[in-house]
Amino acid sequence: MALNNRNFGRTKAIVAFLLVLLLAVGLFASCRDQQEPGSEQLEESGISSDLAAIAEARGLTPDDVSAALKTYTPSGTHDEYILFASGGHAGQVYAIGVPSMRILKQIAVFTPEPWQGYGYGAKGSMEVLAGGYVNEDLPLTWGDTHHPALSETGGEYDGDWLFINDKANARVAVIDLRDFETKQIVKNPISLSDHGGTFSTPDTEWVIEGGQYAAPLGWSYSSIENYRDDYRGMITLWKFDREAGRIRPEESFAMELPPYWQDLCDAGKLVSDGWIFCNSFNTEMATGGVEKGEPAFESGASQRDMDYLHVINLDRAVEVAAAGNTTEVNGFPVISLDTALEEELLYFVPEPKSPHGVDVTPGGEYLVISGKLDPHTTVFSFEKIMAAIEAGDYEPDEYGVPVLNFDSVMETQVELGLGPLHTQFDDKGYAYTSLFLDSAVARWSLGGPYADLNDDPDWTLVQKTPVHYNVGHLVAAEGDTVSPDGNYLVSMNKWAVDRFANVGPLLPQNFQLIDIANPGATMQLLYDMPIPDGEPHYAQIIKADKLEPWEVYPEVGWDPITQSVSPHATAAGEERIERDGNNVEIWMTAVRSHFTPEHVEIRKGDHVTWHITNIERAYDATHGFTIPAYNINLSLEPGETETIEFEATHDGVFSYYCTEFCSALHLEMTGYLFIEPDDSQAFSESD
Ligand code: CUK
Ligand code: CUA
Repeated sequence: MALNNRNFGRTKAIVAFLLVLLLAVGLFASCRDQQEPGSEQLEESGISSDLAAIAEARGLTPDDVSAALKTYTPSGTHDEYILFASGGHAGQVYAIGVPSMRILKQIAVFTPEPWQGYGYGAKGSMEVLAGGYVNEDLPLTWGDTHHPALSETGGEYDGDWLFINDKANARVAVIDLRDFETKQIVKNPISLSDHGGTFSTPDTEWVIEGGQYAAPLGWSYSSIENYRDDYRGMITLWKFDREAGRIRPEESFAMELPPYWQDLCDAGKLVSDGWIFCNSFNTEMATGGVEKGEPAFESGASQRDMDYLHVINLDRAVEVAAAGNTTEVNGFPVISLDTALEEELLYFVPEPKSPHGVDVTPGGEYLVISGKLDPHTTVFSFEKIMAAIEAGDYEPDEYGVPVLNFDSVMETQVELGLGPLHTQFDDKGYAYTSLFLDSAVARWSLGGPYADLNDDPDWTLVQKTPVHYNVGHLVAAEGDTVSPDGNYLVSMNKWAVDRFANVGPLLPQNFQLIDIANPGATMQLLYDMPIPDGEPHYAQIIKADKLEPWEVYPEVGWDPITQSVSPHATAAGEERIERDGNNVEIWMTAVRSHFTPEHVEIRKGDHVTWHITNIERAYDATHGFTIPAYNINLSLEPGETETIEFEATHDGVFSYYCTEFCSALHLEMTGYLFIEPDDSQAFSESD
C-alpha cells in the first residue's frame, strides 16, 4: 500500500510537470513565426516559467521542446519498447530503449566481448563461438551482423528468441531472451557469405538465411570463367526447435538457386503464410574484373531494367526435403535447381530496377519492393501471383525458372523519390519507405484492405521528412508483425556528417527517432542517437512488456548454455581442489567480497579445469574473474556457474581478482594462483 501511495504521488508530480511543460510548448507554438522563443512573449502570457527560461537559454524551439517531452524518460522509469539492432561489423547486437534511445546492452554474438565474459575463457561461450568456425584452423572472431529477427507466434513477436546473421561468413546465431545471451552459432554448410537472413516464419518453425554473392556451393573452387555453370545462389531454411532453443542443422535444408545475387528475403504471413520472397540483383550475371578492362560490377550488374523477385513455396519445399528428394553438398541436404523446377517450388517476378529488399504487408497481401535506381516503389499482389502461377502465365528464364508476367502480378507503383530501399508499416494504412539518395523517409498510403484506415487516397505519397543522412533500413514499432503499433519509427542512417561533435574521420552512424503516431501531423524528428561501433543494418522494435528476462539465474549453479543446473555447481563449504596426475580441478565460489579458495597452488604443465559459482541471489550482484596473462575474463551473474580450462604453460604468481566493482570491499575480492616452475630449482625457465 505504501508503495502504491508513493507511485500515486509520483504520478501526480509527473502530470503537473507535463502540464507546465505543455503550457510552455503551447506558448512557443504561438510565437512559432519567430522560431526563437522570446522572453517577452513568455512574460506577456502571464506565465513566469523557469522551464521556458531554460528552453530560451538553450535556444530550443517549440519543436525541440515537444521532442524532448516525447523522449525524456525520467530516472527509474523504463522504456515502452526495446529495439534490437544489428551491430554491423562490430558483430554484435544492441538492445536500445525507445523512446529514450538509451543503450541497454550490447549482446555479444560473433565477436568476443570481455565484459560479458564471452570468448575469454568461459567454456560455454568458447564452444558457441567455435560452432561458427568455417574450419578449426580458421577461428573467426568477428561477424558482419545484418538482420535481427525476433521469434514470432502467429506472426506476432513473442519475446522469446532473437536470431541474427553474419553476412561476412554466412552464419546464423540464436540469442535467448531470458538472459540476452548467444546460445548457438551455426555455419552455413554450402555458402561462405550470405545476406538475406535472418527472417523468421510466422511461428518460428524456420529461420531463413538467403545468399548473396554467388559462388560454387559447398565452399569449393571454380574459375570465374565457369560462372554460369558452377556458381550458384542459395537459400537455407534452418529448422528451429523452440523447446531446445536451438537450430537443428540435421533437420534443415537448402535450395540451389541461379547465380543471381539474392538480396533480402521476407516470410509470407497470414494469406501468404507458407511462402518466402527474396529479391535479387545482378541477373545480368556480371562477373566483374574492372582491372582487366571488364565492366565493373557496379555497371555490369545494373544493365537490365528488371531483376527477379524469387517466390518460393516453402510448405512444398519442406515436403520435398522431408521426402529426401535432395542432394548432399558438404553433408547438407540441398534441393537442386532441377528438383525445385520439377516440384514447382520456385517462380520469378520481374522487379525494377536494381531492387533492394522486399517487405510483406501486415496482412500478407502485398510485397513492396523498391528499385535503388527507380524513383518508384512497386507493389505486387500475392493473390495475382498465385493466379498467374495457376494460369501458367509465365516464360522460362535461362535456367528454366518460370518468370511471371510483370503486368499480371503488379498491383501498383508509387513514385516516392530517389533511392528507395526498405519499407515498414503502421496500423493506420501507411507504409514508410527509406529514400537513400534523398536522405528522407516517405510516408505513403496503402490501398486494398488498408484503404479505409486513413483518409488519404490509395497508393499515394503523403509526406516526406528529411533524415541525416543516407538512410538504409528503417524500423517501426512491431513493424514486421501482423499488427504493427504505428508509434515510433527509427531511421537507420549510414552517415552522420555534421550531426555530432567531430571525433575524427571515422564517424558514428546516426539513428533518428521519428514520431509517426499522428497521421494528420508532420512526421516529427525526435532524437539523434550516435552508434559508435559498426554499421547497424536492420533492427526490430518489440513492446518491452513482451520480454520477460530473468533478474537472476533461476537456481544457484546455473549453466547458461544448457539453461539448467551445472553438474559443477558449487555450494558454500563445498569448495575444493583435486589433483589427478597433471590434471587439476578447482571448484570455487564467489560472493561479496571473496573467492573461496584464495590460494590455488599448481605446477607448470598442469592442465587446469576451474569451476566458479556465483552463489549470490541479489539482483545485479555480478562478479567478474580474471587471471592475468592467460587471456581469461569471466562474468558471473547471480547464480551462474562457469568453467574455464587451460594449460598452465607459464609459471609465476598470478593475482586473480573480481573485475566487477561489486561491493565496498571489491578490491579485496582477490586471490593468488601460484604456478610453480616444473623444475623446483629454477625460478623461471627463461632466466
Ligand atoms: S541491407 Cu543494409 S541497408 Cu544488408 Cu538489409 Cu539494406
Ligand atoms: Cu566481486 Cu568485485
